[in-house]
Amino acid sequence: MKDVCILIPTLNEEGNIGYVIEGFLRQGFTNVFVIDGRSTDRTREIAERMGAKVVIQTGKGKGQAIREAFEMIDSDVVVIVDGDGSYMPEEVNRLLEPIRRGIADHVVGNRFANFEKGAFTRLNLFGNKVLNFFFRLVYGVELHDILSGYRALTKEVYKNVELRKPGFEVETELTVETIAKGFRILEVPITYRKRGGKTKLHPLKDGFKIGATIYGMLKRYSPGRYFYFIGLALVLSGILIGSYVVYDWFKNVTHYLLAILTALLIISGLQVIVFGMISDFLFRSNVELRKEIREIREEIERWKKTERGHREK
Ligand SMILES: Nc1nc2c(ncn2[C@@H]2O[C@H](COP(=O)(O)OP(=O)(O)O)[C@@H](O)[C@H]2O)c(=O)[nH]1
Ligand SMILES: [Mg+2]
Repeated sequence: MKDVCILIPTLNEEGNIGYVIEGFLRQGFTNVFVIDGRSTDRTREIAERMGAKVVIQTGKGKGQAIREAFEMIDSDVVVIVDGDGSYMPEEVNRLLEPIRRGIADHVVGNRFANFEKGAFTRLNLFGNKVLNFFFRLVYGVELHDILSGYRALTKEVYKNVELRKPGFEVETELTVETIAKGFRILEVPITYRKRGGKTKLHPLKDGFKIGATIYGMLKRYSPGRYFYFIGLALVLSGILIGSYVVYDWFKNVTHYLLAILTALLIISGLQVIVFGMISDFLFRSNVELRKEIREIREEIERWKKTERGHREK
């Protein structure tokens, strides 16, 4: 089996952390890394006593904690899991299986497959559905639980993703960075249970932040799309207002200001769309260029090696 590190971000999880670590130990996963956000309860003490490596994060937020932990870990595979007992350690092999078989670089546990009553609050369930729908709409990638806290990543992935946001946007960033960098992501069904203790997530505030992150990061995945949707929204609102102007014009009522607004919306919308085409073109040629450079670099490396071989003979 590959060398696996279990990464648990914690903030005041004394009631659950023991259960979570014990579950992984029982299955033979002894490399447990707890990154703590300065818990004021006994979380760190319990984790240390159970043999986990405990590090206090230097900054704030789950995102910052994970980014910091990624720098310190060096295992082949990292499994991220909440310290709140809502995910089952017994199911970890479902996440590892596709990586072992070499068919995925990043595996996400899909909580919608099987969730206990009360595991999601009503608002939480609704918010998750909306954000996942929004993600599929703008990215065109079929994923159903991008915000899951149970996932496995290969070293290639966790050493290459760029995480910039401090808080609960981290799952979105992990997902988008993975697909933007061309790694393979896969969802597997898991069980989601009611968490012990209170959540640190503020459903509305964090929900909006996550929504903004999903759209904002579209630039990294496909800059063209990022502009097309904005342009399309402008053109559509122009057409909507325009139809009203024309409809009233037939009844001999003229809306001058609305007519001007219509023209502005449609023209600026079209401009944004053209801008999207240009950035798509630039993005694509950039990707091509980088690929070519990488290939040339590899070629040079190979050449250097054979050259050295000749000299040694
Ligand atoms: N290190 C660290 N962990 C955090 C922080 N905020 C939340 N966590 C932990 O991250 C995990 C997910 O947070 P949780 O409150 O369960 O969010 P939810 O699963 O979306 O309800 C839990 O294990 C928390 O204890 C933080 O600021 N720093
Ligand atoms: Mg949780």
